[in-house]
Amino acid sequence: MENLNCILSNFTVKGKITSITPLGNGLINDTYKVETEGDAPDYVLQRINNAIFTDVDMLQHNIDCVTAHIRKKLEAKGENDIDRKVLTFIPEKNTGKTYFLHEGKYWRVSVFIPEAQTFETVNPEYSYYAGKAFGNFEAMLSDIPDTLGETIPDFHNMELRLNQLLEAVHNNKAGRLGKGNVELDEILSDIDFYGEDMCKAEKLHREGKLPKRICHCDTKVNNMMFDKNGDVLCVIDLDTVMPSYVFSDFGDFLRTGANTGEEDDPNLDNVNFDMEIFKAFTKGYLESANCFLTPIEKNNLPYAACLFPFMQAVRFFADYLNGDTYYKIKYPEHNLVRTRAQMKLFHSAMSHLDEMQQYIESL
Ligand code: GN1
Ligand code: MG
Repeated sequence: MENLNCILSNFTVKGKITSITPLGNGLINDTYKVETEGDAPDYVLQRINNAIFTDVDMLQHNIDCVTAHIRKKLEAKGENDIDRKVLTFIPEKNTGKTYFLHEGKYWRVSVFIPEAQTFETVNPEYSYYAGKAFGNFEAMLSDIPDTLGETIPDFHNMELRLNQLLEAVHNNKAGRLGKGNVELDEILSDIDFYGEDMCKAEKLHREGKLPKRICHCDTKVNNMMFDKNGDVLCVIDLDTVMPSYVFSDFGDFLRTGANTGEEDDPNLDNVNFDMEIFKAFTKGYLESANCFLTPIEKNNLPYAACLFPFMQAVRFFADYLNGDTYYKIKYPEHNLVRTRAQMKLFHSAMSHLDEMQQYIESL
């Protein structure tokens, strides 16, 4: 607390700080809510995990460009309540940059959006609004004049993720493979079986048929803020906003939103791909994204819905084999439990491929 107060004193925050408490359940950064006295705004203080985001200067530059561009768009549209519809980052006193480097750790502060809520699950109505909002987010950023960097190069590149898994298998750092645990081998052969098909996006991109656009790249349900009455306010967690395929935002939302269970559900019977959520989200997404999507992008949205649970399973499993160095875990087998749940979700989504295709054609 002492230390966090000292970090905060380097930012031009208003008001007297009354409390600093942990916020949210991200797997990467450390996040705190900072409460202040009286009329001053509350804030969100975050330590950016620079083991994962190695170029924090580029990352915050991306975020500064994105938030400024969205703010301009909202102003042009004559929106009201803009401070609740786009994040505001606070400059650091000496450099004027929106981050502060202290003893090798990177910190940033943004204004806490009052009277907003996030959800871990959504119903069809909310996922329709979320679809509209993420499509709109991409549409707003489709003419951003700045060049944004890839804050994690090849973040959603399936070929790279498969190679990382192969490397993890080869190194077997945590010694988890080869102990007669057949389940791990079964997971690997399951992944191997679908691997090539799941790399379709990279192939299309190499053939010049699939563009990269500015995407959010972490469209988990809980990265969207809703008003008390259910209206979407804004999209948060902008660290991964970067050039990617539109599949990223579409697929990753459904990976969390259309999962009837938890991301790390130990009971696989709970985990299924919910077509009602798919339909509602897709309807909303296409309403705002149809104006810029190419037929190839549109036709491959069902593939995207399968790709993301698959990619997440590959990433969790690689981290499990590496000895849990990337994702925060709550118990030793957590990454394996997550892998199982994501593979179950992947298979469930695959079983709905035709239905998804038909639905999109029907719109
Ligand atoms: C990470 O920190 P969080 O929970 O917003 C991860 C995402 C994963 C997600 C899995 C930079 O996001 O890519 O989909 O966990 N972010 C990064 O829950 O790797
Ligand atoms: Mg998050």
